[in-house]
Amino acid sequence: MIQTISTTPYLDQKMGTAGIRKKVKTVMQPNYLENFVQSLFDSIGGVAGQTFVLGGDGRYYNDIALQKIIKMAAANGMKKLIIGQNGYLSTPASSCVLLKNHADGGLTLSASHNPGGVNGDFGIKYATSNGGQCSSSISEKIYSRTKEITSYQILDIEDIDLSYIGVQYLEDMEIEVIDPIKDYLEMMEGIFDFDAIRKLFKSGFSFVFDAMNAVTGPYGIKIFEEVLGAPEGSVHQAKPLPDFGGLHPDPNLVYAKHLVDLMYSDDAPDFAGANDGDGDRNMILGKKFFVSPSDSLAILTDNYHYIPAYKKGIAGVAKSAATSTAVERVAKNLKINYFEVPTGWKNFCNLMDSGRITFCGEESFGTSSSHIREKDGIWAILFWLNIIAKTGKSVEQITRDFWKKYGRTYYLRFDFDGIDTSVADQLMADLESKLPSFEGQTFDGYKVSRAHPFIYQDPVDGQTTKNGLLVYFEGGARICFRLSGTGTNGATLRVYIESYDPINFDKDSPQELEKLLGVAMILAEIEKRTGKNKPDLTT
Ligand code: VG1
Ligand code: CO
Repeated sequence: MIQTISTTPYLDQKMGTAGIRKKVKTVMQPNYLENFVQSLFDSIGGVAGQTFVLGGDGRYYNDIALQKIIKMAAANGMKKLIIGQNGYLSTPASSCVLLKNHADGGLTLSASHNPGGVNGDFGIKYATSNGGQCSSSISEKIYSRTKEITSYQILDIEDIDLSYIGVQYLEDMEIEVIDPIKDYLEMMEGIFDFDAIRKLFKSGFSFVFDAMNAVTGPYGIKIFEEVLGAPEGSVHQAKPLPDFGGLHPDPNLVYAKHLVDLMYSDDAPDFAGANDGDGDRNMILGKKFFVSPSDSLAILTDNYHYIPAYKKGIAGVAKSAATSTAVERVAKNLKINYFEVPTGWKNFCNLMDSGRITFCGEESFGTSSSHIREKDGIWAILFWLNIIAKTGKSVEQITRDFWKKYGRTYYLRFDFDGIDTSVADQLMADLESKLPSFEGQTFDGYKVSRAHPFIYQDPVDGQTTKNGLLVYFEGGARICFRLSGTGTNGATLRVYIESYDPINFDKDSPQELEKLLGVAMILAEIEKRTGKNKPDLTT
């Protein structure tokens, strides 16, 4: 039944910040997916005798891709595939299952927060045996292989039924269809004080979890409603849909505006959390109150001692360079390790594997700990609930207490979308070459103290990565420029801006950062080069 099919390479199968991400219609081209998967298998020395975890966020084309991958895995001699029932596994659950089973690898079919449906995006995240997404050196090898592939192997058989939990065999390959929630739930129960959160819900604490019609709906119902006792109906948009119901499944102030509106209305519950398409991002809201993700990382770190699994102490914390410096002040105060890494979760993994850090986070609504090697949306919400249950304070009180202790970092990310790739590359190259000349100059009242590219050397494998350009100002303000590595429409220029105020916590972030945005536009000549006089998206 094993067929060897001849193929010709596609030259664009390069992974970005988090796996390969393409328009669904690109992936639907003949042999496109097969080429990528075979190249992946080939470049890691084949998968004969190996065990992989397979699942996805349920988006359009996942069903077809799952079947192709199963048949290719069996044809390539894989020993075992562990698959989430009906093909569902959130990204954090996939990492959890991979680690629990000591699997050799994992494939998560997701384009994460990118829109779904036939006109949306599709993607594959590839994790290695440490439970985290592969390093850039591995993705480079895969990319090289995609450019020279001539054939792939696949079984010519009927589709496999993934709707029943249990074991079946395909040739010599074992397929174990698992409950996608069970292992993950057990892991969460081992980290947090579920009894305390149960009591919180019993006391009438009102709560909404918005799964944005994506993969975490069933996780939310099981964990928040069934196990923790939140009232039925607390989980909104709980059914995973192939097009996410037309939503852009990215939990932020713009794409989850419906939730923000609810939280700023007079009927607002005490707490709301939301996740993205594949469940690794989170947004936290209190009554008429939004917690910036950079602050959230810092607040969780400062309150680690309320969580049973971290009570004994945490080794350290890391953030991406683009994330605000709020958590740096916490790390200093707690006297724990502190690292700043390039954007993308894979860059935290060596730090976790080597025991240097316990927590990590990114401004893009991602936070997690060393329990797995991915960011974890539900984990972050449980963390907040656990703090609230232990302190009796509201989301706003917890955040205000934090500002009182450390000062407030005002922070926003401004995106300029759909720029011609060559224009964007040139903008970054020219900006980089001008950085040294900015030092000592004052722009609209902001004096540049230093300006340089962000260059990271991984302390474990010694690899050096350049990612983004940083401009620091006297008084603690900072601008970071970088190009997105997850988009599928030209280039996106991301401008990350922060300012620090030790005393005044009640300014409006867009107003506070308006002047600095103007400075950023001047430094990078954004209008002249892109024709845009304002950002397309502010989050
Ligand atoms: C974006 C975010 C980054 C995140 C990545 C994957 O990358 O900025 O922080 O790790 O998405 O998240 P970029 O290169 O577009 O800025 V997910 O939830 O899409 O896996
Ligand atoms: Co995601």
